Amino acid sequence: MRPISRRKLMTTGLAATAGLAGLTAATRLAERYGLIPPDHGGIYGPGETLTYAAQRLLTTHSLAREFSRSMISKSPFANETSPPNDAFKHLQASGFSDWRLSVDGMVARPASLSLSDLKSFPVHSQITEVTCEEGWSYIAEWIGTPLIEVLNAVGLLPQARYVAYFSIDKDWWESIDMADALHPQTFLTWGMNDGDLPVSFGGPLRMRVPRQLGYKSLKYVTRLTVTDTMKRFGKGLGSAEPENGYAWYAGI
Ligand SMILES: Nc1nc2c(c(=O)[nH]1)N[C@H]1C(S)=C(S)[C@@H](COP(=O)(O)O)O[C@H]1N2
Ligand SMILES: [Mo]
Repeated sequence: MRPISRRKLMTTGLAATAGLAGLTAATRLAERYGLIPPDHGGIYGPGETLTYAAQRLLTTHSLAREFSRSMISKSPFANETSPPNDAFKHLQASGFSDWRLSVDGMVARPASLSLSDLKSFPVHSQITEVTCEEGWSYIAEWIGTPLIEVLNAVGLLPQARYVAYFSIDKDWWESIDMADALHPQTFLTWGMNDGDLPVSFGGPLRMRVPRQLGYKSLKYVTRLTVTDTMKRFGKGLGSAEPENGYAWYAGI
């Protein structure tokens, strides 16, 4: 079947079953197509599944809005202004020359990349908005390495389904599916508004996932791992956020 007709069939089916027979039936349909998010359990589970499945069918290749240079926010709001911990401060003292991003899991060639290794990939930039679930947002230029470049370099294994990523501040971790991991606007970001990425904005290295809410744009990233399941991470809900009642999939 051609992708478009399959997609149409599936979205129509999802919407119809949600309306007629309730969310449980829609969940069953989503399951058949492998569109179940990690936080599918609990009271909000069927709703999360419906949102994620419908969005993925309709928007896998869509782009987050990009803005003109004149729209860059004059005073962007940094959610966290102090460096996270002693390990961080130690690395900061030597200008982040020892900062490493380790890449492991379901990849052919695990790697440990310095910032200059990352900067040796093709450099891309985007002017996009960070939107916090608390209601504020700002627009900035983000300069970095598309995650897909790094994933291609390490060689994804066919079972790869999610990329989980971790902050030096261990309480913060996230994951995205392959549609976002391979998306051209998903960046490992090391520059902002023509300079280095400031520490207050997640420097020296932050993930940018502009198609989702700000909390997916994890700051101070030191590790990413490719996996076929999120069950083994934390409480198995895909990231730290659903453990506090927020959605794993936070598409905007
Ligand atoms: N490590 C880490 N990453 C983080 C956060 C954080 O507190 N620590 N806050 C998240 C949230 S909730 C949002 S909205 C954005 C805020 O980005 P900003 O600091 O550039 O404004 O970063 C996200 N990434
Ligand atoms: Mo946020």
